[in-house]
Amino acid sequence: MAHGYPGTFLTLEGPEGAGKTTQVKLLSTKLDAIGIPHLITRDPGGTPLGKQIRRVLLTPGNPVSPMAELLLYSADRAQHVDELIIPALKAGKLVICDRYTDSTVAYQGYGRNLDLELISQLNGMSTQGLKPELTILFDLESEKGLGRLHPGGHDRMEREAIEFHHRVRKGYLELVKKEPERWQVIDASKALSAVQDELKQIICTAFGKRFDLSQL
Ligand code: T5A
Repeated sequence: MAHGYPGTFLTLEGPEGAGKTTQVKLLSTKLDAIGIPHLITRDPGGTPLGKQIRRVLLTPGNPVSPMAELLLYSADRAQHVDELIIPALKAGKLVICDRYTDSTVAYQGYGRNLDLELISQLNGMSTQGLKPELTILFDLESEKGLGRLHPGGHDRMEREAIEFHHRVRKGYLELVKKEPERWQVIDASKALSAVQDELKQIICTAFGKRFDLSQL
């Protein structure tokens, strides 16, 4: 394991409404049923401090400058990695995190046009250098994803202009191109059950030697 802990670290990424939360809930039920020690968590808001930061970041109408936004997502992640993710990896768990550093690159880097090198440095600092072993992109056209949500979007980020969401998706696709060995891409426009089957297959192939996933 590249990170040096006995556990396994998987992250899920994608634009708004791609279905990550729905899929990860289904997966967690299954992992519980077959007794795989795991932690399902999310960025932002995985810890008590993170929940407060999440509220600040996502409340519609809150004035948050792009740099303040970047630093708040990074602060949330620093706490999350330290308080929850590293201890779970030390305990040998399968850690599945709904959004991580690639969200910061896609949203604050490509979406807000903040400096990618600065983001890379902040990502390294906030995570103590902890990188996922595998990242799954739930890829979906922005219009389709937003169309699955409440009309007009619920939160501050969902309410951004469509051009912002296009840049975010483009950012994700660029990230896949830059580091194809770390990424798997799922076509998230497929039916829920087809997406779940593909997700399970990817996880079994990647981690089936470390955990008994034969019943997944
Ligand atoms: N952010 C986050 C940053 O800008 N920088 C960062 O560094 C980080 C970490 C987080 C926001 O913060 C931004 C990104 C986000 O804007 P969030 O609420 O945690 O906010 O955001 P999301 O992860 O995007 O949550 P969403 O709910 O918007 O998207 P999901 O989880 O991908 O989608 P889900 O599962 O909730 O599904 C949405 C709807 O689609 C339906 C579901 O039933 C649901 O109604 N659905 C499907 N419909 C048809 N076919 C399918 N296959 C479907 N799958 C789900």
